Amino acid sequence: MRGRTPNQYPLFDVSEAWPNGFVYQPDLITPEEEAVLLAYIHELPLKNAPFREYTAKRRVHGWWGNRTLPQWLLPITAKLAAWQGVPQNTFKNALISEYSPGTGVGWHRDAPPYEKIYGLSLAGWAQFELRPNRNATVQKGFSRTVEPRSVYIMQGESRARFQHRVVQTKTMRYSITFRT
Ligand SMILES: O=C(O)CCC(=O)C(=O)O
Repeated sequence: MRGRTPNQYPLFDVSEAWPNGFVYQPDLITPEEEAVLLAYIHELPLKNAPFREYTAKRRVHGWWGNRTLPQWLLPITAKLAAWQGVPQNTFKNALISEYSPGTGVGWHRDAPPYEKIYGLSLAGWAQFELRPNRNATVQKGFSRTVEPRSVYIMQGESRARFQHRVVQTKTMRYSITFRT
């Protein structure tokens, strides 16, 4: 815990044990691939995202429903697919988020129609936290830094019985969230 600022202290009991189904892979993409993604992201019409009853500081742009993913995301979905041994067309839905310093996302669980959640981090770091619902098999939360070019996956219990949040970032961070 040493070295954390007060707003990074979790308000729940954390454990070193990873919640079931949570996967973290550093350096899934190269700095060159990251630079290409960021160049495209900087051209997007990002908009402030509504979160619950208020407009969040986070800015987003997404593709879902009948909107096909742009060509420039396909090398990344190919890489994720090869890494996980799943078909590339598993990745039909993507959300780009921009976190300027001091921006985070509060506790939530993504809507049930989606199955697995893949989160690719770009440009900056964030503290990513999970806390169990009452029906989880463990009652300890989890907190870890997600690094630029890393990917986390929430599936299984970590997806179904935990909420997650992004603590307010210290530096500019982007993420691409793929929901299958
Ligand atoms: O930026 C992230 O890694 C998480 C985003 C998130 O929790 C969401 O869009 O529901």
